[in-house]
Amino acid sequence: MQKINLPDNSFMLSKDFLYGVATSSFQIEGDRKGRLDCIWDTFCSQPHTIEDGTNGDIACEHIANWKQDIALVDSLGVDAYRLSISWPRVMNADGSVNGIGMRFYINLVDELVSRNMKVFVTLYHWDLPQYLEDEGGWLNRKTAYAFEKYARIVAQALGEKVHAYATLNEPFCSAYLGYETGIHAPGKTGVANGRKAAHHLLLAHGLALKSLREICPNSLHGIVLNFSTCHAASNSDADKTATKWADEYHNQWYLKPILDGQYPAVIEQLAQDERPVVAEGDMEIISQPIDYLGINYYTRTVYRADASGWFEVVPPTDTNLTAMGWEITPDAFTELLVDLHHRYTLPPIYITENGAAMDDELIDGEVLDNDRTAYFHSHLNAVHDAIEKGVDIKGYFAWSLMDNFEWALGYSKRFGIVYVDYETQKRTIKQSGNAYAELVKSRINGYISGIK
Ligand code: GCO
Repeated sequence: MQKINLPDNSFMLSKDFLYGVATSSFQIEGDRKGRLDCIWDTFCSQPHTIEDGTNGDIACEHIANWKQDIALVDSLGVDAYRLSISWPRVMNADGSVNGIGMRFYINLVDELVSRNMKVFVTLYHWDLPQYLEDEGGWLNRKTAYAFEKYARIVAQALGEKVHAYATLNEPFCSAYLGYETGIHAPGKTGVANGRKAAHHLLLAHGLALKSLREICPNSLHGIVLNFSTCHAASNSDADKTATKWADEYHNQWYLKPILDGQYPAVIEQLAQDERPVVAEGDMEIISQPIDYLGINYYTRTVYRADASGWFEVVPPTDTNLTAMGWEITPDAFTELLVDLHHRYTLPPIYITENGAAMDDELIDGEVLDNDRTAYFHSHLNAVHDAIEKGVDIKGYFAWSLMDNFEWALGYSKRFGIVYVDYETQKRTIKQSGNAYAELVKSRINGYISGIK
């Protein structure tokens, strides 16, 4: 049976390194009747948007099963649980609070705290209320201010029982996939839309951050960004330049404004009317200090120059792929972390998502997903290597606690370390879940640099 092993002297084998599991509201909650519609409800109802034609109406029925789900999280021995709040579950369209929805999260947080787990709350994991999309969604600057108001209300309700707040999860996906390529909700397209949405998302982050800090000065406040390292298909200057643009366009576009207060140079490559309108003071709001950076990493991407010199993706030819068709590239994970560390003055880092979809089979009550365990093994060792190279990484969250709604791919892809039978809602810990729990439980107290 595949195990997850780390070098004997690893800091990650001490209890000073935090381990958790992560989920998000729309992907697991279900109970659509208990909330307002969000952009994903609308998107799912349109033809050919979701590969298996499903939606989030039922998902993992987490709203009904939350107590047993939290007991399950606890049984893994992890230190922390990362969840997201559904904006349309806690707020009504007139700006008032949905008391039942908010009560759900208060109870959830209380339960986690009573079990001694640290709570990491993400305020926005893509489920924008539809009534805001009807006003333009992230293309409308006002949405950033609506987000600030919502963040304030959540912070007042959950307070400092939350160990760490994240304003946004992966604004790249919200902006680029949602408003530029249209493969995610709300399905809008065009460079100008994508860049505008990204700017408003970053503004929303900055505005909310300020309020969160005011209301919960003792919690940590940050943002979760996803990165895919960019590799040139060849050594040609054209491919190398295109790859640099890709990195700036997809990765640094979200981090550089926050840490350096400016967009990367690739912005100059865009036509004037494709660039976001940056109002005076926006970059100051966006670049306030964060307490931590959440990093989500899954795979690398290879690029080449197209006929115009702009970048295009080269699909993997490798056979070492996950069920998503993503290359398994742990070395690129270390490379990413070390590269960011050299480029920026980083705050402490939490790996807020990492994991793999595999073709799981439940046989005789077991899922023997050695492939996923091997993925965790290699990627946790990649984190170890980055720490050894001087990167300040404080914790790691496996994506995901359980199989769930994988966005445009519906329920066809399973990322969980717990298997979900969608007919019965029965949860079964996969072999990878047991291996993860074993690693987490094997840690010892107290780590003095290098000596266990
Ligand atoms: C993301 C999201 C998750 C996904 C996961 C697998 O990173 O896209 O945060 O919601 O399910 O990443 O694609």
